[in-house]
Amino acid sequence: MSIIIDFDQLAAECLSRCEELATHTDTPGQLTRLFLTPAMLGAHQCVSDWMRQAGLTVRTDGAGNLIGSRPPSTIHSKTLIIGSHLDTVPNAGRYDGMLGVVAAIAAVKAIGHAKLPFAIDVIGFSEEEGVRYSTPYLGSRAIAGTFDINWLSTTDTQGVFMVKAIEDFGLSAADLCSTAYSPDRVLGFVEAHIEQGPVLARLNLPVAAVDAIAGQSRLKMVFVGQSGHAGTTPMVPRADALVCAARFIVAVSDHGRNVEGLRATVGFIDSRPNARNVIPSEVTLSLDVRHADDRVRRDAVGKLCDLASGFASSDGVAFAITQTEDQSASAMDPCLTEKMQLAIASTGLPKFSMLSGAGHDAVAMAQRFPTAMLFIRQPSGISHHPDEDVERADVAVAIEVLARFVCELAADSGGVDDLSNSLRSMGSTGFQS
Ligand code: HGY
Ligand code: MN
Ligand code: MN
Repeated sequence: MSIIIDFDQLAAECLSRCEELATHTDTPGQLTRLFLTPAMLGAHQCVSDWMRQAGLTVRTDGAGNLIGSRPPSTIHSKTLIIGSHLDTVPNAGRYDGMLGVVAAIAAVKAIGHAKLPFAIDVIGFSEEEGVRYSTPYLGSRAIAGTFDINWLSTTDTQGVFMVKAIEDFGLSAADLCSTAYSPDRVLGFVEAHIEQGPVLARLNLPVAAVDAIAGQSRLKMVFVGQSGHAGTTPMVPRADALVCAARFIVAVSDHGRNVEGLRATVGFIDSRPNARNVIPSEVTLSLDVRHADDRVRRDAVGKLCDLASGFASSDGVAFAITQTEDQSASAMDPCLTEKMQLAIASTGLPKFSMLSGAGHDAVAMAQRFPTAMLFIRQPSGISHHPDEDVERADVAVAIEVLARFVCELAADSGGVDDLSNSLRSMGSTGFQS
């Protein structure tokens, strides 16, 4: 019995769902949805409905992950996890994270009632960006069993403890001890995500597999000088924390341009007292350094810290560094990635795989489970910005590739059935010929 699957219609539904999710924001007029805020509750209500319509049973775990479960056809089988994150950066685009969640639901719909030798859990992770509590991957780390309970006592910029945020969302932090999936119960994790860069647009490819995710260092740097009256304090000597920080920021950009493949960014700055007629006394910066090779990344971090220290001592400014993240580069699972490549090739597209400069929940999941990613082209290559974009036709291809990926896995476990045969017989457009 062949199945007619309209991937284009599923893609249209995904895009309208991303539009609807974008209305759930903490900041009117822009899309900002942080960890366990009221906006996230609104997003959960939408996604829960969509999960149920796709035949999934829905629950929320102690870390605020939204989980839709499709039961296996045989007991004692493993679970394939498909998902991405539902939180955003401030003033975000509408596809970073969310598209991976709605595309996972669409792939489950495409699979329909086909009997699979494994269960599928679709997960909308609660916090990937690390905005509210400065720690990324909270949701996926809870699933991977690497959540640090000490994080519960961290506070956000409003002084709200994480444990309180969890309770205010109607959850119990005590449930965090039962959020982790046991590795021997997990077949693997796969995440579909917009590329967030220009590569696929340049190559004119709708989708690609991911080989590895660049390693990432995150640091907090504080420069402490001497405030004073802007009008009466001579220019020399001044211990101006903001001038010192500014010299460092330019040095970060120069170093990033001089090291092949390095990304070095100062994204956050806080200057005190931040008054027009007062010499800045204290400046706090974030430093984000990334590279495919951990040695190159760590070497760059060392050099940049030495530069900061040099600027501080020559300017008479005190200086402190806190490293908040040293995430090694994460290789994707070769077997699952080959399956992803086969799924891409079975649609008639060329196989292609690439490095991800952006971090994803796949980083946390790859620490524990075989993990693969599917990138979706962005014509503009712009992300973490309202102009983030994606093409409906490419989303249709991505949903088809996810469904075919599931079939490749099912075929491995002897679960070839009408879906696999039907998908294998389909043309490259994803429609029944
Ligand atoms: O920062 C990142 O790379 C991701 O968007 N969290
Ligand atoms: Mn992001
Ligand atoms: Mn993301």
